[in-house]
Amino acid sequence: MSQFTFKYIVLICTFLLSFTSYAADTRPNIVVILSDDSGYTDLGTFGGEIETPNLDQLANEGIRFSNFYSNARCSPTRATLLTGVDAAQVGFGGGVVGDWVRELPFKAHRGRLPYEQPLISELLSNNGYQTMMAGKWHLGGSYIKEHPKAMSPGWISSHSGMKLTQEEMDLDYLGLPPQRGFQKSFVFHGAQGNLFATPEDKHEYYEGNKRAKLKYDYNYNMRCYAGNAFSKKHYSACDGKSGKAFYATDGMTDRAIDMIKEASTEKEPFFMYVAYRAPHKPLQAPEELVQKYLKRYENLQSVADARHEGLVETGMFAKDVNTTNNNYMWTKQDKEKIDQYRLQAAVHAAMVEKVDENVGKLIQGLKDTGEYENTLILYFSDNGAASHIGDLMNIPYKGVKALLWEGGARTHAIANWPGVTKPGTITDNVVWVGDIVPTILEITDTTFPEKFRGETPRKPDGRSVMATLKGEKMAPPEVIFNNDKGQQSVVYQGRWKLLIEAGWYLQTLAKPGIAYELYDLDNDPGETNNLASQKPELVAKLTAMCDKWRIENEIVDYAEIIKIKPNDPY
Ligand SMILES: [Ca+2]
Repeated sequence: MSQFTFKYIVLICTFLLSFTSYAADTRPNIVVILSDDSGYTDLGTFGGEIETPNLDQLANEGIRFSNFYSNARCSPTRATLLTGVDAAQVGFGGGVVGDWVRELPFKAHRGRLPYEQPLISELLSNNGYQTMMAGKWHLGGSYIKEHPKAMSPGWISSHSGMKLTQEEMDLDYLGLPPQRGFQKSFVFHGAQGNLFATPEDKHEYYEGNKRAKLKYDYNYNMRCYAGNAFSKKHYSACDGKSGKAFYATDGMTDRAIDMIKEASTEKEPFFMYVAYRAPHKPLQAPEELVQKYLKRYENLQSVADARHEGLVETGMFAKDVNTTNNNYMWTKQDKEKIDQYRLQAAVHAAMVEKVDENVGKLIQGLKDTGEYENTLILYFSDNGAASHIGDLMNIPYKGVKALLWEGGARTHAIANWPGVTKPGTITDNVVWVGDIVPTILEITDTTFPEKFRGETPRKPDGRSVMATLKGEKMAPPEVIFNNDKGQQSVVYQGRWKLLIEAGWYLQTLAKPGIAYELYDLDNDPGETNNLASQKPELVAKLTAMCDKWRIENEIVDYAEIIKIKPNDPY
């Protein structure tokens, strides 16, 4: 090779190398949208009557999941969503005590994510992604070092009996989104609070580590339902007011769209987590929408029947399957109670319609910035509808949020990724919320680290479901475990499900002993035929597996937990 040729080749190689290093990062954006306590059949595209045209369209252009599992409660689902591991491994074994008052001395129920277990936001941030969050955190942390009143008498009194050391308080601070990989965040830290805020109201939103300046852009006629003394005291101040206000669902979306606009000007792709606070209690929505649904909810049984039939029509629930009759809330109560239930249902529906409207705005924001075509959008609810409304909204599934029958844990879910998800498809592959982290790692070419902050983190318990997104068939996970308050445990193996309940647990049996319910979910998704007495060997095998899991995960009996905080309202 002549010297000239060699120089020429070196020049070309240098040019190609420089071209590669300056080439745009073509990895997709990831947008995860969570609703809070929405029922399985709340969406039109899952057979419901609530107007959700934007989510319906997202589903029509993407894929719907009929067998998607959350962890049945807000914090446990969020903990697994962001880490990919069992919630008890990261301090959110079901039934943590209290709102944001945390730091309990139980590893599985501490109520704060361990600093040495990486979050997807941290892994992506370390691998060239822009990372952003708007919405509800509810994963521990409340101590804002930067806040002038971080140690105010109010803060201390709200942590009475906790006796936190300085180290625990520092870890509490390190549990907040800006310290956990979210480069930009507009966040409500707690579990619940008013969704409406007028300019005169105190609010609890943070932009990074600083108190946020809310925008009061819209006029509302505010309907704030209060069904008991607690919510009357805390959540009824806005009821009946009209005027400019911040409404969480609108305000979070507007901030999220701003962040998307900012991110779209940079060359790195982005990860955005939008966690709506609706339709979680308190039940608050614009009055016009509430009235619209109140008219539709004259006959609750016909709404329930239409949801069941609507889901059957989608093909996601077989026609002749037996279901549990969940209708006692409106058939065995007096007229006043039924009217109260109708009103709650109407506010819930109004809140869901507002979520849908805002998902539409988010999608438009992605389209306006040219990002939509290269974005994977995942939408799902963090758990089923709660006890005040779940009998209607989770139909045809049994049970409500927090309890581990299908209505509590199984949720509607949609994925849309132009060019990858096939429009209008439905998958019955079993997908667990813990599968999302491994899937994102695969999509973004991100390696799970052997060491993180000097420690060996727990590897994700979930698995990548990329094949499911592409419309391929996948076998169910080998096993899924869950637990609530140390009282109700569940183990799924294939499509077998064993539910183990302590009898004293007031929400379930209120009688001594331990009860076992074994269901074949392929043939009995309505959980009407308990096969436990017919298959004692399978019950024994699954019970042993579950016991082992409970011990390994250090699940504590709720009776032990409430000794520390006996007046806990949760
Ligand atoms: Ca929830």
